Amino acid sequence: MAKFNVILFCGTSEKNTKTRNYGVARLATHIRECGYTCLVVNFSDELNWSNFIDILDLTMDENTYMVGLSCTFLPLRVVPLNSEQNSYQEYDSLYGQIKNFSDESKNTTTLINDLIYNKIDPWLNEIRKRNPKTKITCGGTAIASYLDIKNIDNFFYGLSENMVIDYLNSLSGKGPKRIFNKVLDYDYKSQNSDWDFRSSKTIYSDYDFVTPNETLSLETSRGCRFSCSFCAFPMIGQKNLDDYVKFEECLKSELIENYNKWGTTQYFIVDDTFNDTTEKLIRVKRVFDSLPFKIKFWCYARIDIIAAHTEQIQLLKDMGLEEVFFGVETFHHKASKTIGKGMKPEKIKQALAKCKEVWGDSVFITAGIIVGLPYEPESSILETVEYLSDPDCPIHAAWLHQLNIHDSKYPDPRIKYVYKSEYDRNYDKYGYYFESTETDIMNFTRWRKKDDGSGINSYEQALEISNRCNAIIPHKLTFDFYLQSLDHPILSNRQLCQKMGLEEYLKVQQTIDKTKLYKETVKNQYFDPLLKKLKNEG
Ligand code: B12
Ligand code: SF4
Repeated sequence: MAKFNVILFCGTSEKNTKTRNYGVARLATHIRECGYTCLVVNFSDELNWSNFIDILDLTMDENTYMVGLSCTFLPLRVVPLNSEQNSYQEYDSLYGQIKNFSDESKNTTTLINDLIYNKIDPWLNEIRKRNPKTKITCGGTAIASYLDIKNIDNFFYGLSENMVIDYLNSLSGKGPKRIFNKVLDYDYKSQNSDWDFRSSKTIYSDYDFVTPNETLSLETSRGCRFSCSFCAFPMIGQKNLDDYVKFEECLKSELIENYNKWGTTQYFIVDDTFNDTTEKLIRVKRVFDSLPFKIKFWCYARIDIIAAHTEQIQLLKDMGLEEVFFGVETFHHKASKTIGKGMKPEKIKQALAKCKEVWGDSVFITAGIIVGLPYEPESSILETVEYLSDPDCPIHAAWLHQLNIHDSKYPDPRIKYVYKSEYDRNYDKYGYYFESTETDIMNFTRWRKKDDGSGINSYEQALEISNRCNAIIPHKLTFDFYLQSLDHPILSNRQLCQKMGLEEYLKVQQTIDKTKLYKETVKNQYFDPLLKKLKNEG
């Protein structure tokens, strides 16, 4: 009988692509290692009512201690404090826009959609009906914007491996009975127990139905050596490589297991900064080289580190790098110095050119640029746009986004559960301030800047410039790991896409309804086999 102690629901991590939520897979692996059975229901943005009911009927029993929902990749909702009505808006973290939820998806009933629109009660009541003792929880990086949902027993803030086991041990009687706060946050870095990230691996179960064209995620380390002032990631500022890099034998065994079980050779390396040291790359390369197959991967990396350690260019290619996201942030020297990066822009551009020389077009480079940093005027941003628009620019795609600062002093208790950067905590030190602390929660992102000669003195200005520039920067991507996950004869064939020119690839893409393709892919490759398996076992 397929009954589970824990059931975790999550949506895709990238809209309309079959990309699994890594954090949930990580948590589920840990839960299983600690002696509980755990089912992950992926792609719950496509989970309809009837499949949901079937899954609950087939998997819940009196020993189902917890049903969890993950909100990491869900929209950031903007809900007025103490609001009784469902009047809220969406904060688009890419474009910084405040949008009303008014698109047609409002009427599509799927678990995740109804969670976003706070219409989740009927779903949660079905869980309570089957086992009134089962706790309903929500975790993931966006919980601050889901805390208004009343029918949820507990929320988890931050990395939850340890807190979730304390919670399950208390519920199941395997450990001491404890009283938990509504939001568990006491070990949000997951460091207070014997569990050690370095010896962990993330494993998918027979209920996951991973296909070989999917790109799974991988942490080779947890944290980053640097502490950029605008960065809100929880594990930055690591001092010693040995403290945060996964043990080589664990990494190897994770990769081998995924390959043997699913044929996986492609990964999103989700480390905060994969190339923070060459020593780390060498360690990971040693593992990759010892495998009986070749890894291809995507990662976040810093181009200024590459500029200072040019040996990384060949090293990364030899390791299997195919797509990279560089947080360039700015080509303005003074601005760059204020955020803790500070390399001269010419050196950065030289390093990018060197990457292109060694990588050609076999590695896709995406870059992120921030608008609104101290001292950088619009003219400098426009120079950057000109550079990015040059057909010979080594960067294939770039996104400009307004600087995001969250007013850590905003009088709303939910702000406590947003990861905070040095800028968020001490914005006044950097010349930023907030005017209003009342009525509209979105004011907590709307910074103002003291006149620093840049002429960009408000969030709104930075947003307007970013949007205007994003509309004109060309994108030259002809293959990507996300679309490759879909069940399509061309998109799923990476080699074929790689051989296509940009025009041909774009033409193919235009003929495809990606929403429909995603729906069909997850129905055929995931929900149908999952339900069949559960029914056979039930
Ligand atoms: C890797 C990554 C991605 C990858 C995802 C790969 C994958 N397959 O999962 C990609 C590149 C696809 C991606 C995309 C986006 N991302 Co992103 N991403 C990250 C990043 C860097 C790491 C996430 C990760 O895997 N961490 C490691 C795992 C172990 O941690 P975790 O995910 O937090 O999971 C733990 C806890 O949250 C908790 N947990 C999670 N779920 C649940 C559920 C329950 C019930 C419980 C109890 C606990 C729990 O336990 C987990 C294990 O410890 C984070 C930043 C960060 N450092 O957290 C941003 C981050 C999650 N991304 C973010 C954003 C904004 C996006 C985009 C919207 C970007 C964009 N503008 O396009 C898109 C989403 C697109 C979409 N939904 O359509 C934001 C989310 C903002 C927010 N507050 O929620 C973050 C926090 C970065 C930031 N500060 O801006 N992202
Ligand atoms: S911005 Fe990148 S390099 Fe800087 S602290 Fe954050 S993860 Fe590390």
